[in-house]
Amino acid sequence: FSDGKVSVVFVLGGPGSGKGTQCSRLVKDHGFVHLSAGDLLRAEQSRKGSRYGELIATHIREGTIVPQEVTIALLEQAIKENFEKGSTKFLVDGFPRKMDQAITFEDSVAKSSFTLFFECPEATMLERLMERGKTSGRTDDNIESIKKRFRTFVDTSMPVVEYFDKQGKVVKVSCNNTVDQVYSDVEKALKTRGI
Ligand code: UP5
Ligand code: MG
Repeated sequence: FSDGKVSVVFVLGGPGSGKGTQCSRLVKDHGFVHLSAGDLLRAEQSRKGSRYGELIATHIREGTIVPQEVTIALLEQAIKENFEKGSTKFLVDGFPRKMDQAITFEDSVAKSSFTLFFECPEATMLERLMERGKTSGRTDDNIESIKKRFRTFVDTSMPVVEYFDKQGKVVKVSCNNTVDQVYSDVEKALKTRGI
């Protein structure tokens, strides 16, 4: 996809910052295809016959990053399938969250147009994730895993945001507001990028 046939927007932000929630709304109003790296990994984990089930399960529970080969292959496949059906605009949610992924994806799959980044205090994210954990069934929505996810986000994923920020390719939105208000801020921010 190196010749600009697809446009890719990365959506980053801490665990529970609202990436998935906001992406769903953008799909409805702006015709994006939403690809959540976490959702793709969870689907692969529960796919019968997957070679990576256990590896993915461990990384998700421990809040660490699954090796890039696995995640990039899943994303590339999903982009390809949707492209063949005529889609060209993609929100890639929760990826790249490590420098090696950012570089490999942009070199071998597609360059990102920009990154939509949700700024969010940890206290807010913690409250949301603990609440969601009552019903989500996610193996990482518990206090031990959440703490590890926060740590990985700060140590491993923030450098990716800084890397794109230095290139002038990060659009920041505060997540600490109602879903509707955040969405209105997202739309305003995207307008500055011609969307
Ligand atoms: N909520 C949302 N917005 C709200 C608002 N404005 N006000 C009040 N409540 C709000 O939202 C979280 C919860 O908050 C929901 O209950 C929602 O209703 C409420 P959501 O939209 O789900 O937030 P999101 O940022 O998507 O949170 P998520 O938990 O999905 O973020 P993570 O980044 O932690 O999870 P992800 O699925 O991306 O990754 C999980 C794991 O997969 C990682 O920890 C890692 O182990 C692995 N992974 C990789 O290894 N590599 C990758 O590339 C990607 C993932
Ligand atoms: Mg999500």
